[in-house]
Amino acid sequence: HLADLLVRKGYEVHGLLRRSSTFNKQNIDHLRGKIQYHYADLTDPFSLIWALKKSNPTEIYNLGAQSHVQISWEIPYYTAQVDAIGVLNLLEAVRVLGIKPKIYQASTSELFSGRERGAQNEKTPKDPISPYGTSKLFGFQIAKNYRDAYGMFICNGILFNHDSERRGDNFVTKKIVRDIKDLRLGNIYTKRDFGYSPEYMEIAWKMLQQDKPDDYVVATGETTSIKQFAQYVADAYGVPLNIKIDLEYSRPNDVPVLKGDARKARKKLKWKPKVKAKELANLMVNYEKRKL
Ligand code: G4F
Repeated sequence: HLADLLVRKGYEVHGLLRRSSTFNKQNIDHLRGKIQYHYADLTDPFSLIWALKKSNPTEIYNLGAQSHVQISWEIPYYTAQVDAIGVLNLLEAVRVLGIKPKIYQASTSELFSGRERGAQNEKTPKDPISPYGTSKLFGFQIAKNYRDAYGMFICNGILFNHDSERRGDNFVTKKIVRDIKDLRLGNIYTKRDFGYSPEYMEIAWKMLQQDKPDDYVVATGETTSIKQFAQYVADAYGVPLNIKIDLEYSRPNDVPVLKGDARKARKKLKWKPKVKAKELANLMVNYEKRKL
């Protein structure tokens, strides 16, 4: 979605490509010829230096991560190498080359414990409860350190869940939409603040168009349980909801409630979320139906 937006705006877009034995570019296949790729990896500082040297970017969006919270319990070391040290690698590569791009760091609502009273905003204490959240906290803080100490233009976007038709199959929204007739889920009572990825990428871009770098919460302000989201999906298909609980999909620890207070982004970036959970479920179901 970010690449779509940047291409639409006339940017020359460069992307990092991680080596894999099979291709996983299905979400950007339609942009073939419009993105220049560089093989690189956040855990390989030399590859970052080369990619930066070849592309000489004016803006960098670091969305690279091991982004699955449950899987971070199984590969915590790798998660930390990518989500924590990877950010440091990128910032140091920028410094080594002496370039001055504006940088967006994809931060997350998983920085919060989800046990706070009321909605979470930029001032809410950060107390992550998973290897993913803890690694992302390092990324958030090191970005802030470099901004404060070296005067680098870096924004942390504290984005709450954002999903879309292109969501990966093992995140809960897509899984529900795909498996509605034989649904096996873990904890269905956690609540998430679900927004729409294309809208959130527009905000990420806007952050870098400001005069001063800052950190922003991006959220809809509405919180929905996984069970309720599944109900929206069942309604959109017109089928009864039947969920089997399968402990394979529950986590050692799970953020219970996320509900974002995005007043700062709304005011400073002049933004208002359009798509919320129910509309998101409808969009995702319609897409799946069209595919069939
Ligand atoms: O879809 P999820 O895996 O997303 P989660 O863990 O909230 O993380 C997403 O949002 C974060 C922002 O808040 C991002 F930083 C992160 O990268 C990612 O994009 O799970 C949502 C909820 C969880 O409480 C989980 O325990 O759904 C619950 N759940 C219940 N059954 C399940 C399942 N999650 C998954 N993935 N699969 C299940 O079967």
